Amino acid sequence: MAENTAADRTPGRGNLPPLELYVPEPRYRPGDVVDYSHLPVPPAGQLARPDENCPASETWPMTTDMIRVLDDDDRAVGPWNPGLDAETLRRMLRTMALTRAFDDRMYRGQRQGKTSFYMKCTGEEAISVACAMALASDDMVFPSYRQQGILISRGYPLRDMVNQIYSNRADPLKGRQLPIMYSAKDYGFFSISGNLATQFPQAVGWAMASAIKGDTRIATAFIGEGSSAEGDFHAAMTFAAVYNAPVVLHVVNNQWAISSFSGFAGAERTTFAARATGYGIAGLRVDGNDALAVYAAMEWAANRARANQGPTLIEHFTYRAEGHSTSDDPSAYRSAQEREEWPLGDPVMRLKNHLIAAGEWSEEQQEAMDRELVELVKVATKEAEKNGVLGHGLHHPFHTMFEDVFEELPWHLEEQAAQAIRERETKWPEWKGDGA
Ligand SMILES: Cc1ncc(C[n+]2csc(CCOP(=O)(O)OP(=O)(O)O)c2C)c(N)n1
Ligand SMILES: [Mg+2]
Repeated sequence: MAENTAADRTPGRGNLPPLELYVPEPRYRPGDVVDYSHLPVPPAGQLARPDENCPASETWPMTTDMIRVLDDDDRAVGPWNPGLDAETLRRMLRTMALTRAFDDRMYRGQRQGKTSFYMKCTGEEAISVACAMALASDDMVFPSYRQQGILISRGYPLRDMVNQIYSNRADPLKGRQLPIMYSAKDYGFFSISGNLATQFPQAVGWAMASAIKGDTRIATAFIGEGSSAEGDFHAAMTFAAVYNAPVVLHVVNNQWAISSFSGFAGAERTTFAARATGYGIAGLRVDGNDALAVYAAMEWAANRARANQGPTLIEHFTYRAEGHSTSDDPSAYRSAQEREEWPLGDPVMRLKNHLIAAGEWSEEQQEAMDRELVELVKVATKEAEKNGVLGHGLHHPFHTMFEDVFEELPWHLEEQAAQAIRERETKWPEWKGDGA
């Protein structure tokens, strides 16, 4: 049988080489020894901090380098040090640790069958928590599914997060969203969408509307690096640039998009932050495991947007320490050593060590806090469980499926609802009707 070579497929023209494509391949697969020495990790404190009102072009060096504040001796150094007091830093640490404790319990809850699905943000806690703390509480957030730390920072009740995850009778979203796809209007937290990257143009549109109304609130959005390959990313960047929208757009580059590595979104060609330059907007690239650097970048960009100096694209360079979701098994496609070898460390540990080095915290305090947080999450979970867990029938009344779209239920939906209820009664004679 003839080989299907490039020469077979395309008749050669003269002595031109046959054209070929490049297909990215991650460096490490399961079992491979991981060596990250090729990754440039610049020392903390070296990058200049340009004026918040500078021309966007002046941020070019910040898009290819990396803003870092916490150094190897756990000190906060350089012009990007946000100079936060110890009380604020302890609150930041506590919220990050709480986010992790919440993730751990919900992950176990999924394994126990209490919910069908969960997604952790392990290793990325600094990004959501430090950004939330640098924003005003009424700034509008358009998150992806990995920013639960923002809801937690803003004081959304943990119990209601669990109610949503369990799709139970107290689920504020009435079982209509996938577990973890929260929506909290009162907390400035836009509904999480399964359709990746849609939140980017939505955030830009919200920011434009805020400006049109003469409001003072800005918008911010988060997507993963994989999602930045969607067309929505580019539409959002264009609108943000053209109208100088008061928006801060974040790309969380955690190296993986389920089992596809960042190379498939363009990471081998340039940094994600560098894309800002092509649109003429400001860009910053940040050590995403350094809570102080994240806070400083968010604060810089928020001040810039608030002063009508336009949008900023921020890339958070980080690592997705766990599987994509409870439906994923990363040992099938990446080396387990990646997590251990990740050169930017763990964000919770780094902030903890910084506070200890500053004489403002101790290992004993950390252990006591961790125990307290486990208890806090447990209490919230137990309370939510009274409203039901997956498969226990304690969900919103069946009929609510047909409600909330029309002010009055039209006759054809009423008919469908009646038919659906009849079918349930036939299939499950023991069924007690709505809400049972
Ligand atoms: C438009 C669209 N395409 C594909 C998917 C399936 N999908 C869900 S999550 C995901 C990976 C996203 O990776 P990334 O953007 O890097 O975010 P991360 O999960 O790493 O935070 C994919 C492909 C989807 N939900 N929507
Ligand atoms: Mg990713």
